[in-house]
Amino acid sequence: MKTSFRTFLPLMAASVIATAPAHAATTIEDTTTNGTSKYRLVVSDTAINWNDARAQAINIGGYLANITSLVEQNFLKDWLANRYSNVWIGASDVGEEGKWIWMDGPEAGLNFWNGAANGATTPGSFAAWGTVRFSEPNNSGNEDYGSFNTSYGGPDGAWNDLQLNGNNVTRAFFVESAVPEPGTWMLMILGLGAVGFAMRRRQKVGVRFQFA
Ligand SMILES: [Ca+2]
Ligand SMILES: [Ca+2]
Ligand SMILES: [Ca+2]
Repeated sequence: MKTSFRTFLPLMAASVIATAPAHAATTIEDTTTNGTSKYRLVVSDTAINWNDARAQAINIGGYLANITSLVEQNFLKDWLANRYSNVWIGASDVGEEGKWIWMDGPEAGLNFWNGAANGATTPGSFAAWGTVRFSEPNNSGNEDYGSFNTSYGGPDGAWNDLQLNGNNVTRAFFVESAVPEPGTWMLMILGLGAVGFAMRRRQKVGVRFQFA
């Protein structure tokens, strides 16, 4: 058993290397939590397009961040502290021009903005498009993907719509995922306790049958 595993391990490692797709390497540069959300700042060593960033976010158990309140916007702005001038977020109007939607996560499918820069949020929704240098979203050259902290639109943390390739300079993306609430942990612990209790009961029943 031990010998065969030792023989197998290098083979496994070799096959992982052999089948690894030859695209940019990404690193989780920073992690934080705020309320019920965990955020990871993931950075690619070369430019990464929105679709690939989205796939990687899902692959690590999250989604490109959906920024749905001023509190969340300011939190991410302060945390990022201008480390990157463009960071992909989960917004897109690729389905219908000017109809901006959060694409994945708990808000998947939520239409939060309609129109170009002179458009408006849908009732109860939040948006933080850039207004200083350019008015965003401006769909300049057909831009359908949301980015954060743009150096184009300003102010800090403001959003800009970019083309799929992010002008071939966008390297960073925010990955959001859920933090289990304390109540959820308690239920999980109680659940494990119940499994343990059931197992002990089964053992007892087994012993009883043995001596019956
Ligand atoms: Ca969010
Ligand atoms: Ca667009
Ligand atoms: Ca734009």
